[in-house]
Amino acid sequence: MSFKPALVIVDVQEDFCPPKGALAVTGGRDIVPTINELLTYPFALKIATKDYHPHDHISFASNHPAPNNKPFESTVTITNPHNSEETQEARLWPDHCVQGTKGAELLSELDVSNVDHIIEKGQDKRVEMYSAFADPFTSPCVAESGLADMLRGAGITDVYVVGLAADYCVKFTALDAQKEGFKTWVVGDATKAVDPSSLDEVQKDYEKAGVTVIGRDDTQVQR
Ligand code: VGL
Ligand code: ZN
Repeated sequence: MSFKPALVIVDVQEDFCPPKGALAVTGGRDIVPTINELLTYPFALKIATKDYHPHDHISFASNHPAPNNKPFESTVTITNPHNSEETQEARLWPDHCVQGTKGAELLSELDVSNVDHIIEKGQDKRVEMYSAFADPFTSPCVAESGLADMLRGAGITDVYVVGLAADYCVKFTALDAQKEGFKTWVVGDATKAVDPSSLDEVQKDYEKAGVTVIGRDDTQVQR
């Protein structure tokens, strides 16, 4: 059995972290030392992703009329621009990770010198895209990042997912990685959640899909 692991670091960006992030996740910065350690391991491919939205992105509460535009609370119905039959309910957020702003930058303490590729996602203003692979529409999907082809092209067998946020972009990236045919592992202590009380549900989604949550010392990648 071959084993060729990749590390995918999801959205470790200023806007998802204290002290000033627009959508700060409690403890967001604290996972960086663990991720920097993992970055010294011999993963065959090390990829960092960035949530990278235009200012008029559909997920920003500020782009919707009151009263149904409360960040963290309100939802909108998003229609597939290529197929009006396909819709999705999506949560509204404060403006975050706007292209070219400080909030969109990767944390400066993240060792990007050990990262092979940076993938930007969420640039299409018409759709929400938590997954680093593609938006959630299927008939057809609207935006693809090229991540699946990059992993397949490198002969990757296993994908290890870390980063922010555990209950949004990490979750959907891990579920898509498994769906794309990679054995997928989430390093739980290298993630933090927007809503930690949702993690039991996330765990159930992982079990159903075949994604495995492990600790930082259990990657099976030789240090
Ligand atoms: C994310 C909410 C909105 C994430 C991105 O990276 O988990 N969450 N956009
Ligand atoms: Zn976003």
